[in-house]
Amino acid sequence: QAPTVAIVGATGAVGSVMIEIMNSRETVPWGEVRLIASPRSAGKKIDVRGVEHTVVALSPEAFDGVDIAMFDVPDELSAAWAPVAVERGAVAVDNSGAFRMDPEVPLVVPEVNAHEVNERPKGIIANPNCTTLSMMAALGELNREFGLRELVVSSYQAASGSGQDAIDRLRAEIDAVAGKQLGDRAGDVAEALVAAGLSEETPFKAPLALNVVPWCGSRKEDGWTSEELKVRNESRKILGIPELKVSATCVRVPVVTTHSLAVHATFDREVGVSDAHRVFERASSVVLQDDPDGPDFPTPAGVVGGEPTYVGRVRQAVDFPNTLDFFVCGDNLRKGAALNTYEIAETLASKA
Ligand code: 11C
Repeated sequence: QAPTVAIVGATGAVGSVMIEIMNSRETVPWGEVRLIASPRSAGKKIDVRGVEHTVVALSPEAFDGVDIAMFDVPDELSAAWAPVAVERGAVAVDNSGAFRMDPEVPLVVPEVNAHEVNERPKGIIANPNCTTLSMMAALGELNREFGLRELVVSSYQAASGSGQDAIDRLRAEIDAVAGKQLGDRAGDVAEALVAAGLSEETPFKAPLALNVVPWCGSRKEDGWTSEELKVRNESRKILGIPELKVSATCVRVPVVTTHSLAVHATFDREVGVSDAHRVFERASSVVLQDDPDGPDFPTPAGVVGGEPTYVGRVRQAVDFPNTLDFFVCGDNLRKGAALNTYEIAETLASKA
């Protein structure tokens, strides 16, 4: 019998993209699709593959008969409700940070470690953070071929990684500075935001319009942010290299959707640009845009809405023969969140 799948958080930003993904698939392996959300959204009607579905309220009974429950809700809701879904007989695929580093919960990117979906003593599978995910398909391929040893990463993260409020704030800031001659005097952007009536409370810690902000996530020990530590810890776990050396600097940029990363990756042996191109070209979920003469390279505005990981600016580091530098872009709401979660669920369905 075809499995029943549930989307928990079906009316949220990531849940809505998940429904879009389901609608765009030629075929789906599901029998029933159940949409679950907060009691406030219950009763809402949403079309899935041409059939009207009514959103049901989150409750233990909502999971009865569900085989796979995909969670796109905040950490605390996942922590409370994923175990309930499991108790009711479902496998929970969770996009929050609640279980990612639990040794009994696999952290899966299907291109890299699909086999781990069956090693789930808690009945839960975690989906990585969107920043880590944006480079994983590319790094997984390179690691398989050349053996990854060290990773130094700078991120250029879009506002939508931080949720709908952050998108709204960036749009309001852009409106506040549009058409003004700003940006050549310290403080003038901040003043323009205040003059436009925007609150000094911002999800970005500093003005984001006409700016870049070296801060994503929350404060952690020794000056690191939560995002930077997630990139380190999650990369090690997904790639299965517990001793991988990783250092990340995470930066927010005035882009609505699609994270970018400048990656400096060191391997066990010398790797040239043509070696890397060959690996990327045969990777089905990686699109290589790397023609310096074009010039052709990925940018968030050029690839947003796409499913693959886009890679360009591949260079062999001049002073480090075992090291490649390259630039990656990935839609943080698609492969970075909804798509990877959905692909984990598809992988489960294909192995059932
Ligand atoms: C951001 N990557 O861009 C983050 C948000 O651990 O799932 C994702 C938080 C998480 O702000």
